[in-house]
Amino acid sequence: MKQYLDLVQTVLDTGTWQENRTGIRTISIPGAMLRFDLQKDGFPAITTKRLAFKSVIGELIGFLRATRSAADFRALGCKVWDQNANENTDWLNNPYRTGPDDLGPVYGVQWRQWPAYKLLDADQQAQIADAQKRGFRVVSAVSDEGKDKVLLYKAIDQLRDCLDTIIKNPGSRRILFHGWNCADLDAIALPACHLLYQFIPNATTREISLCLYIRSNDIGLGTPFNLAEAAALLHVVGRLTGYTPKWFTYFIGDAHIYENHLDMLKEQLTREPHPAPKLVLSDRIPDYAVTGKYEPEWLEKLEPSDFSLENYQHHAPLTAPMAV
Ligand code: THF
Repeated sequence: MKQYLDLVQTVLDTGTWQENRTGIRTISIPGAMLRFDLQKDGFPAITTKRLAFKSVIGELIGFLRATRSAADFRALGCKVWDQNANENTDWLNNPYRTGPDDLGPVYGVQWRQWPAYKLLDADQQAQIADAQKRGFRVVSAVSDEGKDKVLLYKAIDQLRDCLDTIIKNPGSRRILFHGWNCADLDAIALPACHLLYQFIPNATTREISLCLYIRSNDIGLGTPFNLAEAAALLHVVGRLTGYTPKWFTYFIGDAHIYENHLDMLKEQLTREPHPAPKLVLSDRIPDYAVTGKYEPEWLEKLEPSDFSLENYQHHAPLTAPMAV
């Protein structure tokens, strides 16, 4: 994956040193993009060190199951949430934290159960009926600034809605899900870094592409993880909707390298990337293109063993501490 090394080099050449919440300085650039043709370039797994693929897939499955506990991530083979759950002092003192391993409504909760509320005028029957038709239920009658209102609630499954739209209306340019829930930022271990996923199907070629926006990306540890995870998600979405993955475009806002990752990354710059591996999804996962049967409930049924990398060649493992 040459593009990763180019990004590392660009940050080293043009970045500036910044202070941040973790106390470990970063060298950073404002804005970067990586783009992969998944058919020509293969699966975007880092090859200049070993990718913790099992951990990546465990995290993805945890997100698909709306997990909010580091213990659940561990049970899926992913330990990378432990520190955010149990070592970040701001979070440890947060009244919303329910106990050890709790992360609050992180990614998966927003992807699959975005908490949505509507406060409607009690006399607006048509609006209330429309909301109920869309799955909102009345939670209570309230009085707000002297007016009678009705409070309605729904947990929105944004990802499921994306799949439904890919099936029903693939020309839509609104097939996206968002992790940045402003109303929950105070009640969460870590506000979403990878936050906007947009699927772009092409009904003619039956190919599907993904644009991902990441507000802040730790190039040493986060980027290899987030690249592989989003590409794996695109493969799953393609399988369940009958599209072949094509372009994967990865936009970064603050692209940074932590000071204590410099040795790891400089070592990687001396290594020649290997050819990319191939992601293999198990035959258990139904291929809509073959069955013609839409089975989105597979988003919840996936297991770590449904994902494997074929021909994954990589250089010697390297790692570095995560800034908390
Ligand atoms: N915090 C910071 N500072 N960087 C991040 O990239 C990051 N995330 C998630 C939330 N907080 C973050 C957590 N994701 C590793 C990988 C992904 C992480 C956090 C840590 C990590 O340490 N990887 C090691 C070992 C992995 C393993 O063996 O399981 C590695 O060498 O890859 C970005 O989403």
